Amino acid sequence: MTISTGNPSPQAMADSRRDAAHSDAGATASHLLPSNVPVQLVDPDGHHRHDDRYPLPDGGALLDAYARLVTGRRINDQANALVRQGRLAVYPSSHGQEACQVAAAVVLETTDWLFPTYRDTVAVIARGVEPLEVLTLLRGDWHSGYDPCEHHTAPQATPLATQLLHAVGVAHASKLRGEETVVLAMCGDGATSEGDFHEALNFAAVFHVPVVFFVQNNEYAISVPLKNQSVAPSLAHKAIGYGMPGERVDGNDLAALLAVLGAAVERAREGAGPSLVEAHTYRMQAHTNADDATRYRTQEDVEKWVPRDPLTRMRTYLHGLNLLDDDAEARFAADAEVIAAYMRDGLNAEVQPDPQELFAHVYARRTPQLEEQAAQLRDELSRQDG
Ligand SMILES: Cc1ncc(C[n+]2csc(CCOP(=O)(O)OP(=O)(O)O)c2C)c(N)n1
Ligand SMILES: [Mg+2]
Repeated sequence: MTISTGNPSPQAMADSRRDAAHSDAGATASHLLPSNVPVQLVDPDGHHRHDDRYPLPDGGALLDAYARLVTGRRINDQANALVRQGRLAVYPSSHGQEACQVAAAVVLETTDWLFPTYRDTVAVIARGVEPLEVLTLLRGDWHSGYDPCEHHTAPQATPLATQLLHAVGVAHASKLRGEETVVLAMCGDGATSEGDFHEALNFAAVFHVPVVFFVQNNEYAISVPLKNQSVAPSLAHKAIGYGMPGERVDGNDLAALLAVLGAAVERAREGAGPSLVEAHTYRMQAHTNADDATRYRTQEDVEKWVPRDPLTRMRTYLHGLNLLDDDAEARFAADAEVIAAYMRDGLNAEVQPDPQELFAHVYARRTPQLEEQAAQLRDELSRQDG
């Protein structure tokens, strides 16, 4: 299956979907199946692999995205340190998954929408949301520290797969309004077992909405390995069951991710409907700091993925083409350090949140119950002060 852009018109697609559903479905639907092996454009040794279906992104785009990878890795390291210092309550790291994070953000226009999960902090920051506003949630101060409408970026969802339904709703609304907005909805391998995943994909396919479902298959849902999650040939194979195309991509290959996700977004923008992209990657660290991964996997398992690291692979590739040199490396590292220092300073500063803010943004107009609770809290606090 190729998520290419030279597709038939939406009407022809709809007719073919109907035909496939009602007649010789097996024969007409095979184009919806993913590749036998995940798409790869740069191998773990940093060498280009040609793929007829997906052209390599140009050097400038790769260099820019590589700089974001360096920043993403630094953000993950710094957030882990802030957890150890007690400044963040928890941090689900995307260490090793930074190529997925960066690609998900940069393939979108600012007017598009991103629906991230708790693990997608780096994607949200790569999209341009202010880092401290993103991390406020994990400090526990606010429900969400950024304005989703300003950045066209939904709050990071913790209840698995719920954001996929919201994403489909936004995509459906944008289609009804005649806008060109594309929605990219992220989830993990474990989330594909949720009922919400099924409902979201089915609705998206039937109503032919401009959404890309992006599954980061990092092989674990906390302690549950993929083999206990699904016995489908791949998670991308699930797409054909809904009548949409699925594709598999090497989730540690930045170039392949940019090409495959870029094509899926373009396809949705052209009115060709939803698709599913599964990125094969690996969760290099524990689920969060609250998890002890040594109880369910070995260090050898993890070390197998070290040579596939997305940063070293892209660094080798760009050095080989003379697009990257030591000066540029030093500059990218320094830029990433500025963000890390900013995170440290901002999150080490003591804050005194006003408890009444809890009620401020729940509804545009407060319900009588909320008014009552706010008054009760005000009363309790004034008695403490007195
Ligand atoms: C509806 C729901 N059920 C259970 C949980 C508890 N939970 C939190 S993360 C997680 C694992 C999710 O794994 P996956 O979708 O693969 O994402 P990953 O953490 O690997 O990025 C579970 C079961 C939850 N947050 N929401
Ligand atoms: Mg997972």
